[in-house]
Amino acid sequence: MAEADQADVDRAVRAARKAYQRVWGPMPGRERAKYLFRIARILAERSREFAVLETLDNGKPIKESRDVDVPLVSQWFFYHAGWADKLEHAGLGPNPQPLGVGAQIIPWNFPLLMLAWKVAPALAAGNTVVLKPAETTPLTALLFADVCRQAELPAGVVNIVTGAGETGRHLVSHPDVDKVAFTGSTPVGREIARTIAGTDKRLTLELGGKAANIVFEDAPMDQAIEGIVRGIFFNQGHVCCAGSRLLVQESVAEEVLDRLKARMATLRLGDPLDKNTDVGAINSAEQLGRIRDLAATGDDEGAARWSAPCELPERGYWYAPTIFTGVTQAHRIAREEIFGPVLSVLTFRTPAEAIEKANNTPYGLSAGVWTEKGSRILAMADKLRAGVVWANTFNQFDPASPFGGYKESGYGREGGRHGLASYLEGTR
Ligand code: TXE
Repeated sequence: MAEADQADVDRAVRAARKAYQRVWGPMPGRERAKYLFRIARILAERSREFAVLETLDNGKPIKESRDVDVPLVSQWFFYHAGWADKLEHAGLGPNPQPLGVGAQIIPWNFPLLMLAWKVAPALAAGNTVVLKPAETTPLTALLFADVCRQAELPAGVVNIVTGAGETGRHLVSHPDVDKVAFTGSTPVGREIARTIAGTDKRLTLELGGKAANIVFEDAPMDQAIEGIVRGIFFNQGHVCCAGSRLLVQESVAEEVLDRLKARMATLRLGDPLDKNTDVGAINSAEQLGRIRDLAATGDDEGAARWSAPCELPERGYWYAPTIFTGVTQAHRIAREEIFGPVLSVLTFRTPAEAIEKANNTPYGLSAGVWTEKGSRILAMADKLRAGVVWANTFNQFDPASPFGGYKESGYGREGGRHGLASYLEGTR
């Protein structure tokens, strides 16, 4: 893959500026909508091709790229196409203006979906973009450029530059960029915020998480077990909003753990292109190393490890679905984002204790609550310091729902009217 340097980034930003001034910015919203609808339709038509390429590039099971990632990508474009001629309803006044050129940097866990989250609202609002995919997963972003060509999107509206952190730095610090949108690690998010401080660029950050998935004794148990599994083993746990801390009420802890282990034993790990695979490959050797190192602190600090009995393929990067019990809040595996298929289990007695433990993290992206009691769901949602709270479900996404963090999980929202507004003037 090409490593874009300063000159390449310059050319991309210049192309974006020109397209913004001459074509995309002045274009009536209903015209922009036509292009976005066209892109959405082409993505749906070419969904198989995208699903296979995403799985090859990322390592996620084809079942997920086919049934989750790619359909959501198309939905994201359809949803935002509908906004393009209705911006006066974004809650920002009668005639909201776009910001200009957006610099967008995305990670490797949902390569195409993160592209859609960033590109669709930016374009709907009348901005042009330069997007940098992650260095380990650039392929579907490049194929998306081909979709833009097929949709006859005017040249310069969407620009893709490949490369690693250095390319990202050039892009973020480019003087002709109006807005930066970043999804990735908290340290890089901080660095970007520092780079931007003192300029008039807008910034939204979507960073890490350490979500609590809270199971009460009256939870619908079959659903809850599935939700715990989906919460942490979906996409090999490479999910910023993963339910990586299970908080289970003491009275049902034994039952939940027994059932969880039994369910984990049925998960099929292996060839990501096999339609029956549930758990695919770890994205890179580097990420596998991070997962191993952090999980090893769980052993060292006295938590008990249990791994699903599955045979790991010899070639490639693999990690068996794993749970740690006997975890305390002081353990690193209870505090730090592992970003892999590793679940830390803690227990609680009362709802107040559940809240206290769930909120005891520097992050605040998401949380889950499992209970049959509606009033408890509302009370918990009110007190959980997390941008998204799921009730009796987990890891559900919808283009109409704003997604984003509290605390060190970042700021700004993506999705819904709120996400759209962050690409319009009047939101400072
Ligand atoms: O992230 P980076 P990494 C977390 C997760 C993971 C850890 C490290 O815990 O284990 O971060 O992952 C670009 N200026 N998340 O190292 O480095 C980079 O090229 C501008 C959570 O992969 O943040 C890539 O495109 N850009 C997260 C993107 O930033 C820079 C998703 C993300 O890479 C840059 C990913 C710089 N200085 C990791 N340095 C989530 N919230 O979903 C790197 N990049």
